[in-house]
Amino acid sequence: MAKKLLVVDVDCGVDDAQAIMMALASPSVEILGITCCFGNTSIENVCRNVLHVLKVCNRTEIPVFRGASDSLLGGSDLPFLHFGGDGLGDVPDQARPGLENLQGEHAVQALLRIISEHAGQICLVATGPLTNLALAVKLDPTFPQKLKHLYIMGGNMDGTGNRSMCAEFNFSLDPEAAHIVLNQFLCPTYIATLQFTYNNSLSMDFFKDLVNQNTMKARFMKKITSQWSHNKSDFVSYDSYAMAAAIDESVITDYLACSVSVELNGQLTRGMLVLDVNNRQKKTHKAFLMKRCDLEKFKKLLMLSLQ
Ligand SMILES: [Ca+2]
Repeated sequence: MAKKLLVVDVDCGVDDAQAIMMALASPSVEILGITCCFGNTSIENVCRNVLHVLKVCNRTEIPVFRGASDSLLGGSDLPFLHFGGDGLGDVPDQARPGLENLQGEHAVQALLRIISEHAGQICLVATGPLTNLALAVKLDPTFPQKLKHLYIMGGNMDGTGNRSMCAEFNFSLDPEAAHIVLNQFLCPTYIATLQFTYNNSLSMDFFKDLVNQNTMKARFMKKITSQWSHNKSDFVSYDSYAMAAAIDESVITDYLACSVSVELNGQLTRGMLVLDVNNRQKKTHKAFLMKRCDLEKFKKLLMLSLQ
C-alpha cells in the first residue's frame, strides 16, 4: 500500500519530539519535510531540536526548514518552561547538532512548494503555533485546498486553558494565526484539543515502560524527560494525538463536527477556541474535534516510536 505523505509543522518541545518519532517509526507514513515555528522555545532551539531528533532516529535525510520566529503581531511572551528552556529538558548533550543541516529555503516557501508538488495527497500535521500555516495561506490562498487533511494540536473545548485562563498554549501564542487557519483552511480539519488530550492521558506506569525500553531512542526520551517526569501524576503527550490520528485514523473513535473560530478581542478569553455548536455564524465548513481515542492503539504507536 502506498505510504501516506506527511508534512509536519512543529515548535519542537518534548511532545513534538514524541510525535515526530511516532511518525518516523510508522511503516505507513512518509515525512516529506519538517517546518519549524517558534513556540515551546526560540526558533533556533526548535530547529536544533528537530535536527537532534532526526539524528537520534538516523533520519537526517528528511529536510528541516526554519519558519516564523514570532507571532503575526509580534511580541509573543515566550518564557514557558514546561519542557525546559531549550524545549528538550535542558539536558547537556554533546550529540546535539548545530544548524548546518538546516535547509536554506524558508519554512513557509517549503510548505507552499511541497504541498503544490503533491497537491491533494499530503496530510499536514501542525503541533505548534499556527503562524507558518497562516503565512502560507496569505501567500497562496489556494494552499489549503491542496491539502488532503489538516491535523492540529491546539485549542480547548470548555474554555479552560493552560497558558492563560481560557486559552491553550499553541493558540494563545498566536491567536491571529489560529483564527486565520480555522477560518480559511477549508480542507478536512481534525483538532486534538487540550481537554481531549487530558481526557485521554496515560499512566506514569505506562510512561516508565515506554522510556525503559532498551533502545537508543528510549534512552534519549528518558533523558529529555528526566526533569519533566518528576512529580507527574499522569502522562500527556499532547502532540502525539494529532500525529496518531494522521498515521491511523482508526485511533480516534469519535469526533464532534462543529464550526469553530478563535476569540481575538476578549480581555479574559483571547486565544480561546470558540465552538459554534448551533452554527450561529452560518459557516458551511465544520472542523472535527476529537472526542474519543482508542488508547490501546495509541499506546502501541507510542511504544513502537522508541523501538
Ligand atoms: Ca508542540
